[in-house]
Amino acid sequence: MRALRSGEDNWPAMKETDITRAIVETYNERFLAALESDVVIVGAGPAGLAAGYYLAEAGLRTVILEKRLSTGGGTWGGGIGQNIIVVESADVLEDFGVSYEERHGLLVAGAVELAAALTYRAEQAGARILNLVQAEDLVVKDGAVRGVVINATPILMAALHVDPVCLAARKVMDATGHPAELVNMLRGKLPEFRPEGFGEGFMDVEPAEKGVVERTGEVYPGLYLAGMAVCATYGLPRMGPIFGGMLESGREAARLIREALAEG
Ligand code: 48F
Repeated sequence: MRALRSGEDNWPAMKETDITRAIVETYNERFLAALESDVVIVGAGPAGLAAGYYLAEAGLRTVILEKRLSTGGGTWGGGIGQNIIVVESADVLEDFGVSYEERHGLLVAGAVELAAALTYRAEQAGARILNLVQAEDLVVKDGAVRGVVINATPILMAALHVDPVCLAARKVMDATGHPAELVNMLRGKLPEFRPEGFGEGFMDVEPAEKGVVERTGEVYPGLYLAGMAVCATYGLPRMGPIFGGMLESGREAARLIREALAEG
């Protein structure tokens, strides 16, 4: 491919509409490829991005939806806006090539570096991230979640009366963080779906970090939980600005989905 350099006299004749065509064609090719995938992850926070990376690495067709413009969820601001995150183990940080140092028996890393690395590695592994896309409902058939109903965030923000479209997936993941949005969609429509202990508890870091990984998994046929959505669903405590549990939970959710899909 020829690089274009300013000052050369061999610039091609560029048409403004070629730029439009390049964007619209590429996006829609990618969007069509995302229509039927192995896994749709809703939420590109640390848990969703980590899960997306490990799933895509394993060769699964993985789509990550993010309603905001930027990925990374609650990573960027570290704690109280000081952009440092804390984790317990180097394991997952090393998978993402994030540098860290030890402090007070814990590991610290740059929040911006982590958010960027998670995003970059997930996409490089083959996960397709669609930002500005919001899950507003689920497709549930024969007692299992089969896909998500999506709309463009600006349409929802403007409260316009515009119908959504659907993405189908063999497995769907609620990685929406504190609001556990997909779980709430199910609760709203299925009176029989009542996970025990609903609602996030007070801050208590040790049981929260342990519990979020232990309770990661399938909450309803076809619907998996990762990250803070786990705590919000099962009444576990919150943990504050420590991110080891989020990353481990994402990795665990990916492991469980890989296992389930391998079983057929
Ligand atoms: O909130 P978020 O970072 O969740 P997480 O991955 O990590 C939690 C930590 O950031 C922190 C914590 C632990 O240390 O307490 O809060 O569990 O990322 C969730 C992402 O999901 C997006 C949301 O914008 C955010 O980026 N999201 C939420 N609802 C939807 C959504 C939706 N309906 N559709 C698409 N994206």
